[in-house]
Amino acid sequence: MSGAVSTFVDKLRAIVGDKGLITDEAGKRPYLTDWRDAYLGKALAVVRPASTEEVAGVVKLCAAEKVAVVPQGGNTGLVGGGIPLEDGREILLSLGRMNRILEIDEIGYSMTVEAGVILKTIQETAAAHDRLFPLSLAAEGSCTIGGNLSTNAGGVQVLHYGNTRHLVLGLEVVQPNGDVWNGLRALKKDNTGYDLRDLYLGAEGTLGIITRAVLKLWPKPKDVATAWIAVPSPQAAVDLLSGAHAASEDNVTSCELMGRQGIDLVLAHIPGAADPLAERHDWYVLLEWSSTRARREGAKETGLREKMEGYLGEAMEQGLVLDAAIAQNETQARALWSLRENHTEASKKEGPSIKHDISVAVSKIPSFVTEGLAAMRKALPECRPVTFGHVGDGNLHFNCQAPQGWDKQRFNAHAPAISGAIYDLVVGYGGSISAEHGIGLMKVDELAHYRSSIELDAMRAIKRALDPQNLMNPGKIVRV
Ligand code: FAD
Ligand code: 2HG
Ligand code: ZN
Repeated sequence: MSGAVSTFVDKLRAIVGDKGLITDEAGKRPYLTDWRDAYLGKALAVVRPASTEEVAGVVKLCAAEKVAVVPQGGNTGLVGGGIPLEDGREILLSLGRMNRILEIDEIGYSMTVEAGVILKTIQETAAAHDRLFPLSLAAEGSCTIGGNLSTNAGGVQVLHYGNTRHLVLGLEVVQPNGDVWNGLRALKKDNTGYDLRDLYLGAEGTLGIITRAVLKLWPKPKDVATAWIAVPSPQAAVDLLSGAHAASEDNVTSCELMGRQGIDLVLAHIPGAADPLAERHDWYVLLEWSSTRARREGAKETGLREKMEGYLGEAMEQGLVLDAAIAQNETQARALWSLRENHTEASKKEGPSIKHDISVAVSKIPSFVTEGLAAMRKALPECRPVTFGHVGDGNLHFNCQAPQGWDKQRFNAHAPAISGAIYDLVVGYGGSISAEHGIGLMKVDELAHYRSSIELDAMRAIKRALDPQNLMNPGKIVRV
């Protein structure tokens, strides 16, 4: 360690103490590589402050010494946003120790939390108060609310509750100069000029560090119906969803589409996974309805399960459904969900894959899938498309698994051709090249290519205005 670096590290230690500092290579390593092992960065130190004041102190020091800061929560991001660059001149600032639930307001349906609280803890705390925090995604056992807010995460209930942007009332953010902006307001209405809060949501740590948040809560559902449905095509899936909104009395809370290839990966790699239906099908929908009205056992029409059964029966007569299994209890519902939620894990175990987190209008999903699969096969005939995702939001993970036996290097040589073909098609559909995972490091060039100069200029102007020294997660989202 050079003299200048050791002095800087000593100053960090004076702010966060020994408990808040990791400087040895082995200790730093888990923070410097991402969930997919796609990126490996370097950092002067991993800093783990325990309070907003400590975050502010660290950022103030970094601003004075012109050291860049990479914030990190649970490190489950899929686009490399939380990984420092390879030059080793940044610090990694982990929010993991700031993990307290600060307040629950049952009457006001809100919860105030620190940024490092694990999403699952927030869900469980809300449930213990007969409330729901509806953000739900497969990484919920490890991702943090600060990361969710900073990526404006989506997940499996967006079609009913909205993405993370819609689940938050107020924020506290440490600015690039170390000042603390207290926007922790639990207000439903606040039209007092430009909305700073909205700027930080989805900013992936490039404008400041979120330290606390006031989250919105909902009433906890008392009746949930979950079905695993084989459908003949993506068109049938979209039609089934379209009718389900009214049939469920506007209670559709999840609608996920999956192709057979992904199911085969889950069955191959996830212990205990089992196909709920007797025969193989090409496409599946996981449909969930939730209501705050409790089931009335014994009455003629007892609840959502019966209503869903009726709807699926009619849909079967119309040819929209080939076969279906409705969960009879929570354990069965969990088993159906685990088939869906283990797609990412199973794909990682299978080997290299190229991810395309795209969105188009829901009604355009069927033709996009047809054209997208053709484009992928044209770019690499041996590729193995794995299509799944949040069809209710028009958001598919239109991924491409490497041909069997191919290593990362061989497969990645084809990535520009495959991704270029998919993104060109998406943009032709008026869609998005990143629906929910963000831009991070992975899609900086794509964003620069596909967004208009008006949008890019505005993004750069905002970045320069709020972070004039370019010290907040530089190189992510846009280059300035
Ligand atoms: P990190 O990965 O640590 O960071 C993500 C970004 O936010 C980085 O740019 C980082 O610098 C920044 N950041 C983190 N904390 C802060 C903070 N306090 N202040 C400022 N910036 C900060 N995403 C979805 O949207 N929907 C899904 O359905 C989904 N499913 C997933 C399933 C699996 C199995 C995995 C591995 C990932 C999935 N993701 C999904 C991606 C990921 O979980 C989300 O992006 C999540 O919101 C990241 O949270 P995190 O705490 O892990 O953030
Ligand atoms: C999901 O919906 C995540 O499960 C991960 O967004 C998607 O692995 C992926 O591509
Ligand atoms: Zn997703």
